[in-house]
Amino acid sequence: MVVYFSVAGRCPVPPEIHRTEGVFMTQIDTVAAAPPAAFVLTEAEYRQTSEIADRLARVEPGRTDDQQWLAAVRDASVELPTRLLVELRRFRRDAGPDAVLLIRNLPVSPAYGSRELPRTPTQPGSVERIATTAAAIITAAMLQLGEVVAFRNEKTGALVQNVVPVPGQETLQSNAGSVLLEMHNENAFHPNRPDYVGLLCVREDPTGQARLCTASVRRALPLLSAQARQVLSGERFLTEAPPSFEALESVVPAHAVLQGAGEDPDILVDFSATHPLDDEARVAMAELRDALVQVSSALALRAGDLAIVDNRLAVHGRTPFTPRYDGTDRWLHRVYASLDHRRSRPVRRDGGSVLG
Ligand SMILES: O=C(O)CCC(=O)C(=O)O
Ligand SMILES: [Fe+2]
Repeated sequence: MVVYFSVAGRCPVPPEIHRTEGVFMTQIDTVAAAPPAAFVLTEAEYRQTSEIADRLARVEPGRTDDQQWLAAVRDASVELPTRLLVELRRFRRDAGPDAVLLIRNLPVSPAYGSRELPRTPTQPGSVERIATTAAAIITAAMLQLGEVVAFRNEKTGALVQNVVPVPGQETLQSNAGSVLLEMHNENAFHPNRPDYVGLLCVREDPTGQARLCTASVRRALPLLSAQARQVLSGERFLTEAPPSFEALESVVPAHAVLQGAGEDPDILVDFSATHPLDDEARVAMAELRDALVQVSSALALRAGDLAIVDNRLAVHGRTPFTPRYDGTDRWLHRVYASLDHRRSRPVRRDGGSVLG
């Protein structure tokens, strides 16, 4: 059963795009957003999923980056509720017009009910190494889409990462910031960028301001002029690594922003890291951004919501918000999945899950 999500909101709209020191800065306005479809677990499905997570929390060594634990999660992932497995399988076949799957009412509190959810972390580069309920759930769901991967130079290569605001990093164009996070394909610069990005809300934003923005190229394409489509299909753009990458990675060669089938292309862009190489490319990129903003949805994620973005068809970002840094801030887990694990084997040491 797919129902429509009612907590959709408004996404930031730039009336203008300013190019300052190689970075697109935006002014903020708002537009109405279309609601994406949501899949909601029943109470019986919630209990079934909790039991799986509780079991996984007891699997030695209880560490999310351990291959033994990962193998246990992979096996257990086939025991997720059948309706959810069907939804994930369909999404993998075709991510639909919004290219986002929103799953709601997942268990996220730590296993063994007595423990309280800890305070939202505030340290830079925060990750989740312990096999908690939430870590097990997001990993299991993502393992039904592909193999989970991480990047050695990003968040110390942890498979389950925390998306939390970090003091002093407010203006960074990374998930540690709290200013508007520009829409982007995840790790757009990387040849092995993930096919799916999973974002599981562990603690919702107490201010209600932070919203995950998503926009699919399928919805935006009809709004583009023929000229923009043609220019965006040319290798006229360069993309840098995002600030979440600690070590400097080389810039990929010039690439097209629209790739693949003309009538149903993939998108490859990061509006804070992609640079148009000529004036026509700059104009086309601005037109694309406007179109994406017009079709974007803004989701105020609640605890237990897992948004899975198809990173080939949709870009995502986040509205600005005001962190408190008192342990109650918005807290998401992030896990990447890749469809063709074999393709990245040359850069995965010992056949593990970490690239680079
Ligand atoms: O905070 C969010 O909603 C999204 C952040 C983001 O883009 C990411 O973690 O990849
Ligand atoms: Fe992202």
